[in-house]
Amino acid sequence: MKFLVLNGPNLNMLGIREPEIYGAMTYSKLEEYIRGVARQEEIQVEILQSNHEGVLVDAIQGAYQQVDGIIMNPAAYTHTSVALLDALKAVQIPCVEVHLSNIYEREEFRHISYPGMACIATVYGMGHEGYAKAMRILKEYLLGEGK
Ligand code: CA2
Repeated sequence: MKFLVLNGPNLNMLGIREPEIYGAMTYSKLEEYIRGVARQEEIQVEILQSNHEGVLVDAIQGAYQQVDGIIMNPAAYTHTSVALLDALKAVQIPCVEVHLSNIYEREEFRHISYPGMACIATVYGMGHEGYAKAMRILKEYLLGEGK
């Protein structure tokens, strides 16, 4: 089973500012954590962080027929990007959306997720552990689909 993990803009700044919202873990530690969980779960994982919407769209398109599932934290593009929504719909790869913070307890503009409309589940408010939960949800879903 192979997953693509996508992280959106500014997540490379994790651990540097706003630890009270996003936690103290740096981005490189987050990647290490994701790789560790993937190893335990026997999932092959490719991880990409980008500050550019088009790069994320290209990565979703490039995943077509290459991966079994996508885990995505679209960061600020969550609340703006119909392009990411359309890309997920185009490739039809099961996706789980992750947010470190509880977006529903924050500003109203964070309550809408466009890419989330094409996801099988959204995990939020669990910090970095949300990525582990997302991977397990996606794995269970795919096993149920006979993958
Ligand atoms: O809670 C999440 O994971 C978010 O996707 C994070 C995004 C935010 O725009 C979403 O509403 C919720 C922001 C990521 C920016 O990360 C930073 C990390 C450190 C310092 C500043 C920003």
